[in-house]
Amino acid sequence: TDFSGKWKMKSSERFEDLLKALGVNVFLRKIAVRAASSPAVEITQQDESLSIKTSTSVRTTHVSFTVGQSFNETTVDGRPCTSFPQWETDSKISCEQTVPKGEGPKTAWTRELTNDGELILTMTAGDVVCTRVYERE
Ligand code: RET
Ligand code: NA
Repeated sequence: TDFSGKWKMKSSERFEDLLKALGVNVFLRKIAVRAASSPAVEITQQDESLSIKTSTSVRTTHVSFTVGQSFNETTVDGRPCTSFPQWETDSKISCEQTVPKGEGPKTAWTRELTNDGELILTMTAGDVVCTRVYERE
């Protein structure tokens, strides 16, 4: 599996619900939803190591990790967390996040490469699952 490439988003479901579950107020949610509607995602992968840059007009994140090794990142609402990515299948990475004081709903993400060459990102907060589908640029 190679996630490498530049990706554009095709569809997004429940992103605003996700932010709401994380306690982001309505004013900031609206700004975030608008910005997150056209992210630019660039991934480079070497074997088990991935680097993922997600850019929007108001927030850009850059994470680098090796599957099977914990790393530090931030939750989608910007709180520092420790993440543990693992192969769920040979084409899907599943990542649990832990925030220092354990506050707020449980968060996680998955990234899967489908047979059609699409990238499916899910982000979870408690029982809310946001699904975002990407295609190569
Ligand atoms: C926060 C809260 C503070 C104000 C703003 C936010 C913006 C978040 C954004 C997130 C985008 C995420 C993406 C994820 C994966 O594809 C941190 C929620 C403005 C824009 C694109
Ligand atoms: Na996204």
